[in-house]
Amino acid sequence: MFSSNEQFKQEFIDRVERMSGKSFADSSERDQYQALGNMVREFASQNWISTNEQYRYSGTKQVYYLSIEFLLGRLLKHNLLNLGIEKIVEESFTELGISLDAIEELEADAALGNGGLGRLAACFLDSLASLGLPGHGCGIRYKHGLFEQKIVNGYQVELPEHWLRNGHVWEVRKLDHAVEIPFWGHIESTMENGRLVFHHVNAERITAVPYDMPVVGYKNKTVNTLRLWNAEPSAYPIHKDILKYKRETESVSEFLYPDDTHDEGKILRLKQQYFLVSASIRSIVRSYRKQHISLQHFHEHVSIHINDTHPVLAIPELLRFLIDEEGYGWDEAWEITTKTISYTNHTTLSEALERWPIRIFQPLLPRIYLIVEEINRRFCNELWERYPGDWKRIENMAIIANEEVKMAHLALVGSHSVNGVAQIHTEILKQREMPLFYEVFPNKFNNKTNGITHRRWLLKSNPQLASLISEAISDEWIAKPEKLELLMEYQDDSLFLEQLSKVKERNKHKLVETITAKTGIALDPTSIFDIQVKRLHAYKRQLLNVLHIMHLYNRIKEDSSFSITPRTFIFGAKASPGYYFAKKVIKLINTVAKKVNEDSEVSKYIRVIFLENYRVSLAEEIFPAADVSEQISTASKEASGTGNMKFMMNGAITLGTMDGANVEIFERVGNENIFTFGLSADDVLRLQKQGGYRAMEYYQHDRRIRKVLDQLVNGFFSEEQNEFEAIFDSLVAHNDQYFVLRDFSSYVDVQSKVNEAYRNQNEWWKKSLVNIAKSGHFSSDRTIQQYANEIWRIRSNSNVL
Ligand code: 26V
Repeated sequence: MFSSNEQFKQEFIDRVERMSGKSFADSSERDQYQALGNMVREFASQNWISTNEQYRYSGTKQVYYLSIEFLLGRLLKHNLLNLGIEKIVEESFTELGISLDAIEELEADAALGNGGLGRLAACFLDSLASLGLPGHGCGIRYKHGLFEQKIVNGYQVELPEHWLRNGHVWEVRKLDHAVEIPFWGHIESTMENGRLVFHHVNAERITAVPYDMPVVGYKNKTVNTLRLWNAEPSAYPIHKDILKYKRETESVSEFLYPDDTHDEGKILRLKQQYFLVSASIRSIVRSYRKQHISLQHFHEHVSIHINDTHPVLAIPELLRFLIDEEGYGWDEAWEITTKTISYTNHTTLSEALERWPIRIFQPLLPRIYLIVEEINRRFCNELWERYPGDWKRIENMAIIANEEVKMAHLALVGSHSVNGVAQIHTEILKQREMPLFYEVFPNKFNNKTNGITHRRWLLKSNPQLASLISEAISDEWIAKPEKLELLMEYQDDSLFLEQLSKVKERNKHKLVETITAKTGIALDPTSIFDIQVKRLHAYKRQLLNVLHIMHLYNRIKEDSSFSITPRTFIFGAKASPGYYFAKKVIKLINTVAKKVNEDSEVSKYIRVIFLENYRVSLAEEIFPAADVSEQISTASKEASGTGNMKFMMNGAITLGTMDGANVEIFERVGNENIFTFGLSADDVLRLQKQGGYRAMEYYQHDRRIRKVLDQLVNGFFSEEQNEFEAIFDSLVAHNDQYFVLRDFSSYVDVQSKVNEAYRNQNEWWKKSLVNIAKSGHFSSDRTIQQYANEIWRIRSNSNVL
């Protein structure tokens, strides 16, 4: 399309003028962003149309990835890169005196997710398209993405996020593909031609309008679709109070994870979940029907994947469709449904496993509830036959029990595949969390260790490292990330290691500029950049990190001969708005940061930064600048982690527990290229069974621990005396559920090993190189290829394109 810079510039200038109604000289950066975005989307549209036609005519099996979260971030540069036009655009912009970086900044992050689970969905979409696989995303077009975080006086303050304020250039509204979703009302049944037929009467309908976004594969002409549903009032409302109806309807796609501490919020969340699956299944069937008349072989042509349990109502919804709308009998409908649906579990934390009270579920989704009851009845009967008289077991496994619907049980029973997201996580699911289900369905369980797209997390966000790699081993690694292993040959090449260190230094300088511009705090780019960025949660143990920093502060103060390699501790984390403890930890980090940074004796050695509003676009600046990757969850609690992979791919060394995918990083890089510490998952699970460990003893007997814990409550900080009492209590009075004090000593030791290791620069950069070389395995291309071969059984059709 753009054969030369001249042609591109001409078209761009024309476009800016046509769209903005201004002369190019008068146009703003936003006008230019809008024009470029539109040009790129149109450019992608040609391949979008041909990809869709090709899928339709070849009849290739399609996979649909249903997810309540898609944490996409920005798309402009990503799309330019994947379309292979970033050079022409960059050069042309330079000639026109426009900074592409500045233009990119105008795009709001699409933050339709919280953390790992949502970012994984976004990485998967990129890998599906880049491998030429027919896979599409289905989600919700939230009006407000994840809140914007401000830090005011050390506290987190949440502001509503407005990513759609200036429109979103990548989406296309498809009103003609809108569908109606029924809620409330009641079910009547009649006999028709000897069959029981169900009618949903007096339902309140919500219109689901799809907004499609192109998902561009890396230089392969494949463009898949991400379909996000918007909730709008139906043209035929039955409501008397129209305004109320309009407000309630629109709220369905207004916020990600509405507060569910009360029933109103719970209803809204369940409404969102059914809205997503019902709209998606209707549209999947519609597109299937363009090639096939009967749904008898649906599962041979369609795979539906549910990302955690949020979209698990896809199971009863597909059954409902087959039975009520297509006239199938239960057994046949059940077979088609289970063969179509597969499920990923992303956490073993019991507080995160979804359960809905019947009093909420039944009135909101009366027909779906009847179907879930029937699934439960049949499943319990089967269990009864297999384990006659074993009531306890059946109660533990039932889908409906104690007045609640257990969504994970529904997912396990109604799908053909259940996977964990790292080896250790899958083993914990099989052996500890779901052993009863593993006994009944051993063949459903499988592992798919997570991955990240190396195109965004290395090629796009760390261009200098990407070039250095390509100069050494050619750019083959972009299509085949496992080729990064060729870098192992450079382990003893001191010139190469020197170049690697220079790239890191430049990336650190860049991050320092960003931080200093925002906070006014000067940082030393030659210090070790030790970074922990992730959602704030007790099990991720940001607290352990900050207690260690307090300990270092004490050491520096107590002992004038104590010296360490200068270190900059960087945190980024959002806490869930209602999560009191997590917010206290944010306040503590900021309080410690102030104390440390303002003390000239201490800040010679250590500095502490809390980066406000951690998000995908900021993450892209952070990972390339990291030396140490903090992955310090309580062993057994972090299902996989994916930040650990992003750090590794950018040459940071992991400092972590043997948890989640850290274990597989350890297996690949070897003991000398990772710093591990702390209890193992087996230790933690064993101790937990025994009621934990005695945290009080660690407080009493380890004077380092006693000193830092006392500082939380003795007025050491200028904050109010009881500011950190809850943290102190969580550790001592409530016996530290997360083994922070138990792992403290081991953490201090491993941190001092990091200190030593950094002194030998040659050895450090060798470790860094080995980490990059071994990171290819953690590309989501590998993960997706495994899902494609082993769960979805789909193939690439790229040869036809
Ligand atoms: C959700 C909640 C919600 C209620 C409060 C407690 C709580 C704790 C954890 C969660 C996690 C929800 C699922 C999730 O995001 N899991 C993450 O999925 C990533 C992708 O597979 C994985 O790398 C992370 O280890 C896992 O935590």
